[in-house]
Amino acid sequence: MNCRISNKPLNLINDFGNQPLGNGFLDKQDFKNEYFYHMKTGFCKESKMFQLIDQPNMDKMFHENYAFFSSLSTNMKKHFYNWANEIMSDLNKKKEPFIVELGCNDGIFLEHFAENKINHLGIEPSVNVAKEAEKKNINVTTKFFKYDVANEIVNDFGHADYFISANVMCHIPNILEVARGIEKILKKDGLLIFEDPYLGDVLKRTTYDQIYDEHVFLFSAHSIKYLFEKVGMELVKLEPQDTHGGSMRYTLGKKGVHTIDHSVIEIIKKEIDEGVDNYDKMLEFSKNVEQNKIALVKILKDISNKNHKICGYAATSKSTTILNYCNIDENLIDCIFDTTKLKIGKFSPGKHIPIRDMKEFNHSQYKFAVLFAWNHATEIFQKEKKFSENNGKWINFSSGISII
Ligand code: DWN
Repeated sequence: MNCRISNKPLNLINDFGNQPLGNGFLDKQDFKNEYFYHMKTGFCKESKMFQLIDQPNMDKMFHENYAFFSSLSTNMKKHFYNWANEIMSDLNKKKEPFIVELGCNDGIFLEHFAENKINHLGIEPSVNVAKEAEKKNINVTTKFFKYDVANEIVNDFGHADYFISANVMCHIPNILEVARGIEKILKKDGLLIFEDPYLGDVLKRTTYDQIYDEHVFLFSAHSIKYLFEKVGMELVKLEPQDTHGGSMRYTLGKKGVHTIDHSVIEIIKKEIDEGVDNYDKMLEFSKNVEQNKIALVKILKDISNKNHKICGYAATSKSTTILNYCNIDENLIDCIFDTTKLKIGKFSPGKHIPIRDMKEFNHSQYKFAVLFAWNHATEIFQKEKKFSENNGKWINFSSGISII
């Protein structure tokens, strides 16, 4: 397999073995037909892009039963509210403002534009979440975004001031075609702003659970620079974010139009200093992943051997990688509590751990909970004070393994 951007050969980083779909929560009768693929990651020395070597087909992952709804996290709601206000204050100065969001999910971001009657379009191929967005009066198309869809949008709505995307671009294998489409849609001084989990943070914290079928790429400033230069665009600004355990917000514009912020030079230099552009660093990460696996399994076995029952907190997509790579099943983790209606009553992908309603978490007798949504730790610790007050312990595996 060659790099999806440069077409040069990929260098192997991790081999996670057979993995199911990250969001493939399933009923008992579907166990025997469950889909698995071989999950390996690779690094391209030319484009500096960290990527999956193989990825399942898009329609296996994103469909009318997609199990992730952005608005379930209150902190993420605040994050998108603040970001929307920042952009609206600029859009309000424009003559015919128009904003496009790729992967608008249930409308957590665009609802603010709909409320303020600002011309907008959400692109969301997962029909069930798109319906939630439509309930908020958001204008949505359920097509997969491609170059010809970009042409249709320009014909129907005109060019855009902003093209926004959050936690979506890293899901798209034909990213080069998408980048061409974005360049086509933007006005001359238009801006592409998107954020995704940042490779630098994944390497630093060994948060390898950010790697699963949906995340075909883990981006860095280097790889984004390389990718968008191919379509005549350049990095204008870089802003690290706390969301999802460390993300980067990339702002890009057409080449030569915008003043380049100092953050671009600073972060590119930091990546070189820290090896984020370097294959040796990826091999070091691969070793850290193996050690993290050994340490997590040991801790769970030690707790279990003392006859304590362990549950999981939040059936995240990320948890699928942890459970399957570490071979953790019901013998170690009894059940996982979650708030998503579509997941409750089903079983976790691959390891078939039962998913229970989060409403039961506080009445349950568990004294140990594996924090699968470690990226929402602040919000969760705030609302689950009772668990800690009752001597409950969180097992957190991001940034080394700790019991809190
Ligand atoms: O990129 C993606 C990110 C943004 O969202 C997608 N590919 C899929 C999804 O990944 P994830 O499932 O790892 O996301 P989260 O936001 O870390 O976790 C969401 C899951 O956690 C949901 O099933 C709901 C659950 N949850 C919960 O039960 N209680 C989450 C929170 C914050 C909670 O308090």
